[in-house]
Amino acid sequence: MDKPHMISLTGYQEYPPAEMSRRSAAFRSEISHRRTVRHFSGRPVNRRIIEDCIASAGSAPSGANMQPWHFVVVCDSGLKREIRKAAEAEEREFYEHRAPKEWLDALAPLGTDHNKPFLETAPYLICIFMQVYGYLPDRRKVKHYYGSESVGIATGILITALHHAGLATLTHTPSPMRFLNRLCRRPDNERPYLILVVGHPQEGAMVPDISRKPLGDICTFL
Ligand code: IYR
Repeated sequence: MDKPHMISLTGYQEYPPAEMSRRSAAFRSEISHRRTVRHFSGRPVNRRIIEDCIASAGSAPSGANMQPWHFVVVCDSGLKREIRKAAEAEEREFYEHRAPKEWLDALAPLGTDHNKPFLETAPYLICIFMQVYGYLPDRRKVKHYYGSESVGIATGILITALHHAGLATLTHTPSPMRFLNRLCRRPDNERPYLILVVGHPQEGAMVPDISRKPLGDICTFL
């Protein structure tokens, strides 16, 4: 086995304790204002911002550093319309037949239904794919580890980066969504993970009146 090639840790930034406290509190406040939005404006957003945020997502840790993700940024309105059509067909099945009553009851406070106009109005749909396995340069298959954990972390960073840049997001998961492979022209080793709808909120956008669990309910120090 070759010895791993190590380099020194550069770029790590240490802060004095008071500065750490200030930064963590400021970030807590900033991220606490993130809300999932379902009403998007068609206002354009500079592509560079999306590129920066996806590059940030691509810095996520991943199993054996396989980076098992691919982000398809859909801006074309014809393609957005096709994605909407396919997603709404699945969602109609879900709401009218597939979803058990318990699930529909859990969704009731969100006010969702099979209509997904945001898939056409928002300037970007970022279709996130998880590579179940990869390919070496010689086309041999290479195993990927902890794919959903890795892509979940990258998606979290992407949502955070977009919020930080002043953009709203919606995580959308029509089920099943294999149609995305065809529409986004992605190979069979990639599985659609979710669609991230990205843009500015529509003026006067409303969001459900829901709350976050208090820290004491989500965290235990031992
Ligand atoms: N995919 C459907 C249903 C849905 C499911 C969950 I879990 C949500 O948190 C929200 C919606 C839809 O998008 O309407």
